[in-house]
Amino acid sequence: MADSLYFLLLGSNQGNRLDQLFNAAAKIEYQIGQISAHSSIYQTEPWGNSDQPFFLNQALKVKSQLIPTEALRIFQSIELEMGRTRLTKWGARTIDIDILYWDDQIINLPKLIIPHPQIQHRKFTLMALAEIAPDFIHPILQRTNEQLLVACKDDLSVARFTD
Ligand code: PH2
Ligand code: MG
Ligand code: MG
Repeated sequence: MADSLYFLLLGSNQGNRLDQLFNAAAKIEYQIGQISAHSSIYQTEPWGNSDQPFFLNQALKVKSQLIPTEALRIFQSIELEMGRTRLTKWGARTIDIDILYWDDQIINLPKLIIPHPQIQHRKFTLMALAEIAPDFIHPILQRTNEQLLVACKDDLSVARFTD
């Protein structure tokens, strides 16, 4: 079977955020497939629930033969292994691994929606995505990531993170 392409977003706002992004990427490379591109790391203001620390976010492009339900199961096991607890919706977490796109496919399952339904509303996602895939076309909205970024009204802060 040919490789398919995943775009993922990593997020962390609890514990050693930078270490956790690196550890998650290493586990993804080992358990999911080759990481063929990664964005810069961004320090981002919390979206949705502002009463929590700033996040570090990073987008990855990963080649894999796994189907999304298999990949999701692995992402959830990595999140658990890395100490993630799901206490509140949009609350602080050691690591969050979200599937943004899976090729140009559209998936609507109760626990897995692809493309990720919030992409177009979140500058922290679009800045990282547009850095590694500016011309990739959102299969439902039929706009490139770059176009979605330009049109995005989210004004929470997103800044390249330099340690
Ligand atoms: N993730 C959320 C909710 N809010 N805000 C930022 N800046 N970055 C995130 O990764 C994030 C968020 C839910 O997963
Ligand atoms: Mg998320
Ligand atoms: Mg998630």
